[in-house]
Amino acid sequence: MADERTLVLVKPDGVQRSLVGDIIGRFETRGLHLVGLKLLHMDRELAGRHYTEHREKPFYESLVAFITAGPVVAMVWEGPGVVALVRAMMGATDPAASAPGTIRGDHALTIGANVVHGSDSVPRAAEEIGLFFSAAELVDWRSDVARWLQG
Ligand code: DAT
Ligand code: MG
Repeated sequence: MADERTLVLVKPDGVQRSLVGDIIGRFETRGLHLVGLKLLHMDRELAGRHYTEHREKPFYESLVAFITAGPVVAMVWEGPGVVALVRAMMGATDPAASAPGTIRGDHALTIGANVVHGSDSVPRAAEEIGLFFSAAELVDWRSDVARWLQG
C-alpha cells in the first residue's frame, strides 16, 4: 500500500488530561513515521477552516468553543494506509460506541470530549496538514534505529 500522510490532533481535553504521550506512543509503536509535531492554541479562524464541513451542524458552536479552549498537539503521521489506520486506532466518533483498545475506547466518555482528531480521507488530510504546517515544518527523515542503539 502506498504511503499516505494524515493530520492528527490531540484535542484540548487530551492535552489537559496528560494523554499526549500515550497517543503519540500508540502511533510510534504501531510503526508509523512522524513528520510534523507542534503544540498550539487554535483560534476561531483556524477552527472554522478545520471544521468547515460541520459549519451548518447544530453542534458547531460548541465544537469550535471546545477545540479553542486550550492548546492542542498537531502532528503529521506517515505510513501505508495511514488515514484509515489512524481512524481505526482512534475508534468511533462517539466514545460510547468506541471499541476498547482504541484511543477513544480507552480514554473518552462523551462525543463532546473525544480526545483526538484524525483526517477522514487522503485529500482532506492534505488540506488539513496545510492548515497546520508549512512545507518547511514537515521534516524529511528516515528511521536509522541500529545506529541510534549503538551510540
Ligand atoms: P470525527 O472526529 O470522528 O471525524 P466528525 O468529523 O463527524 O467526527 O465530527 C467532528 C467532531 O464534532 C467530533 O469529533 C465530535 C463533534 N461531534 C460530531 N458529531 C457530534 C454530535 N452529534 N454532537 C456533538 N458533537 C459532535
Ligand atoms: Mg471528522
